[in-house]
Amino acid sequence: MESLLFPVSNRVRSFQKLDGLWNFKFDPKGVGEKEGWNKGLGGDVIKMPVPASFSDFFTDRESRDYCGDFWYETTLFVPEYLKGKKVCLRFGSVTHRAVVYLNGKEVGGHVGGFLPFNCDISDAAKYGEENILTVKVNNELDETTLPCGNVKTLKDGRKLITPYFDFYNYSGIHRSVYLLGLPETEIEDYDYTVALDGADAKVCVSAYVSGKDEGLEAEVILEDETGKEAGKFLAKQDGKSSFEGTIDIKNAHLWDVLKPYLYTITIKVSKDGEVLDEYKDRIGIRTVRIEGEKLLLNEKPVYLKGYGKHEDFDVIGRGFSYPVAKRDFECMKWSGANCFRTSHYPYAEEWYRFADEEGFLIIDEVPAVGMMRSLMNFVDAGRGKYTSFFETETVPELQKNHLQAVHEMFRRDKNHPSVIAWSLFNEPETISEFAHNYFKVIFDEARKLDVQNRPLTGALEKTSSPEKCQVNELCDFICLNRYYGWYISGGPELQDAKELFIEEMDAWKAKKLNKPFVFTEFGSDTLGYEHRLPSVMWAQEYQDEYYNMNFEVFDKYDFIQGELTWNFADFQTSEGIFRVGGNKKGVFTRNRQPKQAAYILKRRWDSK
Ligand code: BDP
Repeated sequence: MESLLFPVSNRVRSFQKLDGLWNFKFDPKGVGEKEGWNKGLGGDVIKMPVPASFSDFFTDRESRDYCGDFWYETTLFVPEYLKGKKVCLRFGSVTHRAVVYLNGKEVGGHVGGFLPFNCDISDAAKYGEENILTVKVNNELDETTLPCGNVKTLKDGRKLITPYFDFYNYSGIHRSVYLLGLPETEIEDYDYTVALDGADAKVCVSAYVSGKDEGLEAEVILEDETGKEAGKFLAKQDGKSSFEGTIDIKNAHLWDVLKPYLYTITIKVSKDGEVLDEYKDRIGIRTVRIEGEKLLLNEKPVYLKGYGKHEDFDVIGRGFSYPVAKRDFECMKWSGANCFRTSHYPYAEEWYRFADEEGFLIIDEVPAVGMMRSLMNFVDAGRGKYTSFFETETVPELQKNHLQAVHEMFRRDKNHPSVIAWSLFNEPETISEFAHNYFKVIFDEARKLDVQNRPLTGALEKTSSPEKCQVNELCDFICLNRYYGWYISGGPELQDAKELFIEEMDAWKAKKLNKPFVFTEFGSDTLGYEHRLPSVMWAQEYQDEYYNMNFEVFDKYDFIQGELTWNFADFQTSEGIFRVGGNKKGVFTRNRQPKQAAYILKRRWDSK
């Protein structure tokens, strides 16, 4: 099993970050391998920061919008002391596909731009010497990839990405790259479940170990925030590669919404008294489940308040940045939020670790977006356009990639207390039985993967109406993306929008699904500098009216248990007649300053 555990360093494990200024080259003709770039890029290279998207550094359009193969290169010194260890390169994400070479030799790769992967270089590495690392990346999309899109060839032969989704196709090495030194007998993964019993908790931990060693012993220790031991267990290997045990904690400190409490878990695997591997992490004791129309966190109903987000910022594109994440958490907390959805892909792991520390709730989303053949899905979705998406012969390939992404996302993120639910799609065409059959397979598989049994869902667009949607029965709670007052009956028709919205919600109510509903998108494009009295669409006053109308509707229905606006901040999209420098539905501007509506949300959420 490939280990997706976050890197740690201790007496048996080491890591070194390889971030910095790498070399970079576009390869529009795909000649890289033929010309030996896998051994080193040579010739004219561009200096390129890692991690970051490459696009917004350039001052020419061709480079910014480049679509095709491109290469990164760096040198890395592999120390002598790593000899005998399992030596790996770990990429947090490379968007969208990567082939990795060390000293010219292919050592691994990955398809899918939002999840980590490792390349074992134990044999390929030259120890005590500099090694040349090159990575061939490709950012093309088609109807088998997540997300879905297409590539168009322009008259001059250049390729252009045509995404079926509304965010810029940022690409590159977006997250940190590590050189890992791992023990041969390696803790590859672990998971845990929590059962509450009054003030006490039972934490049941399983650790999965690689290697051929026999007669191993595992020790699992939990420490509270003061460093005091809260409990532990010892387990012996009995022919299996996993160890299980339970720790009883009296008067457990619960991890709760905006009141996080984290225990440190240490897993040690040893043989004859010698520690072969050790892994430390921070976990939370909390439960999450659905009962009727409520989402229960630690057995208490929780109302979700917050945002759909993007990993998106000026200049760095989708590259992870702690300073940006910090500002985002501060803005979210200030506005009274407690939750965000990682629309429309799994974010950098640091986001989840940060959310664990802040007590934020996350709906974790797989990059299943664009499952409708449309270059303006934001307009076409909701207007009833039907593109027979799930009736195409490439669907089995897409489904295979979808399942892979679900497996990887669950494996990577399952131990975060902040992750309270999994979103398995955003706005696919759901009105055919083809869609139902497709998603049934995805949901059935996902249900087997999470020992914590977190609720499964997916975000449904307007055409997924109570009458037509064939997929909502698979969801444990229903997530709706709705734009009444924007794409439907906007501006002077806001009152009609309200009535249409109520009509739809009444129809959902009549279905008596007995499930919670969460709005995972609602919002209006708003220019951060535009004021109009009386209001017009795009002005700040209209965003206020839009939100107020939506809240009036939400408050009529008890089964609505959450509101995540679209979007936290303005973000970059492909250019087009509907987008002025990107999507402007942010409650904050792209440089994270509040629009007027932020104060409306704050007032509402602070008192909710
Ligand atoms: C929805 C999509 C989202 C878009 C949004 C919008 O889920 O990605 O950005 O609409 O139009 O269709 O703003």
